[in-house]
Amino acid sequence: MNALFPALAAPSDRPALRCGADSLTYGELARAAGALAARLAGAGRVAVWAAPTAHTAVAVVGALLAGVPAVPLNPRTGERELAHILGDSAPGAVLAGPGDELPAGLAGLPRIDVDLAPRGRGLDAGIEDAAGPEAPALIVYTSGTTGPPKGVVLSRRAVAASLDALAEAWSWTADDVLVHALPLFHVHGLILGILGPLRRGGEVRHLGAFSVEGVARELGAGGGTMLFGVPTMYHRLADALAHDPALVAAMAGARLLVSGSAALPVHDHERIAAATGRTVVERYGMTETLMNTSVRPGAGPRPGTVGVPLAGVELRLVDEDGSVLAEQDGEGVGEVQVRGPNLFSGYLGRPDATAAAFDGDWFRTGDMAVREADGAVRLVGRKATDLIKSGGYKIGAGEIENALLDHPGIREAAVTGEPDPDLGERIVAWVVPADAERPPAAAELADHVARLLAPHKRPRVVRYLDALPRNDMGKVLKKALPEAG
Ligand code: MCA
Ligand code: AMP
Repeated sequence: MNALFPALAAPSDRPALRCGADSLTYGELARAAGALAARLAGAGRVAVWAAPTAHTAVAVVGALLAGVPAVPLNPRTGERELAHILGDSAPGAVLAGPGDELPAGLAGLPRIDVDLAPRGRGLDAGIEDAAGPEAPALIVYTSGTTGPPKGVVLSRRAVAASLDALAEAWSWTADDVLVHALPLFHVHGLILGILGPLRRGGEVRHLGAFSVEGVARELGAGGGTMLFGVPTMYHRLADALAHDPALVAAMAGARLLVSGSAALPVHDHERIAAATGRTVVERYGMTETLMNTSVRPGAGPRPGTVGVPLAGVELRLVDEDGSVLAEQDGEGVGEVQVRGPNLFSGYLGRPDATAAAFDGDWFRTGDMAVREADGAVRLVGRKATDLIKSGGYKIGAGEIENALLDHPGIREAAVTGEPDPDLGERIVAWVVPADAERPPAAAELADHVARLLAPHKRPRVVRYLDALPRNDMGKVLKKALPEAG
């Protein structure tokens, strides 16, 4: 019996996943992932080139069956970010699709090509038992306010607990067909979006890349019952609903529309509800905690709140002096702290950072919230101003500042997030050029950051200054930047 994916223990002809031209039934997935698991048995840790393909899904399921922790890599990762992740997680091999072109930074690692239709031996029964619930399943990299991203170690227990709590909250079953287009190197797209349906024995259809047409085609009459997306995707869908009756019908025909990773603006909630009669359900999570809360479908629309804690999750608000807020009055603001079986096991190789993230056994999320009388959580901000959420990605200002300072044309740099109707926040770089007569062009700086880190970390706006505003200690006063510009 396979603990994480019961449907692989009794493989059937039911569809498991479809991505572009590739589709696999549970029988085919069991064979492909089982054959890969047999090759990986005993490997220490593997990197997965997480392109939005069926190969990525098979690679991760294969690693999980073998009990080998998987480190998903952004297929657009820049050279510095890739070098950091490889140095930090020390994988013994990289799993990729046969057609994937890997960057030079991966040349030193043995490459294992994922075969979607291997011949010969299938699922190797008993492999799963090699790994207990506390064994690491995945190591997912996440940005902090300063320094390079940290590896979040997620156990099999955390993955199973969070997916099962969502299943209960959303009545998510093997009959559901999930549609999404999320990247596969983060919790949202990979754990919820791929491992979620596979744990239920249902189907996932990945669009490869997000498009309004893809959603309209796959949802509703296309067979899809659920849609997962970040607010930027729902914003683009809301824009399109006004002139796309096929999209209206598709979204109206879905059982569940779920948004997460950042706040969905009330205006977008309202536009979608008005056009389709459907309410988008928001859930709140974090790489370190997996899912914490969700609005319950059918419980009435609650735009602006992220619902109540999921089964097994304990949640409290703690004010600045460290006292736990007793009242659920919709007014008292405190930091969200959580505990439960959904929590991560620690930051890889960073006991200091792990200890600092906890208050006893409560994890400090850094998110600030109030609680409504019925227990619903309303997020109101973040403790750290140097974390930017753009397109649903968490991005540390410090990482981008360091990359900008490495450009020979830049003397000083500060990075902030600015409200953006599409991305939630857009990354703004405030720079002092080394030569005021010949400042590097904005596009060149964007390319520089994309090449070193990742395209989604590139500044969307560059503002040139003669000097950064600083206090007497020399610290940059980010709040004063708009006036300085
Ligand atoms: C543009 N591109 C570039 C450059 N400029 N490439 C290199 N250098 C440049 N200077 C390319 C991009 O690679 C991409 O290529 C295309 O141009 C557009 O990229 P981009 O501008 O980034 O796209 P976008 O339009 O801003 O994307 C919007 C998006 C995306 C699709 C919504 O932001 C997205 O997928 N967000 C999901 C984030 C997410 O999953 N977060 C979960 C983490 P091409 O067109 O070929 O692709 S949070 C989480 O997991 C927690 C647990 C939670 O609660 O969920
Ligand atoms: P990440 O660290 O990339 O996993 O992002 C986690 C953060 O995303 C959380 O700490 C929240 O700030 C934010 N987040 C996730 N879901 C929501 C949501 N539904 N509404 C508002 N913010 C969210």
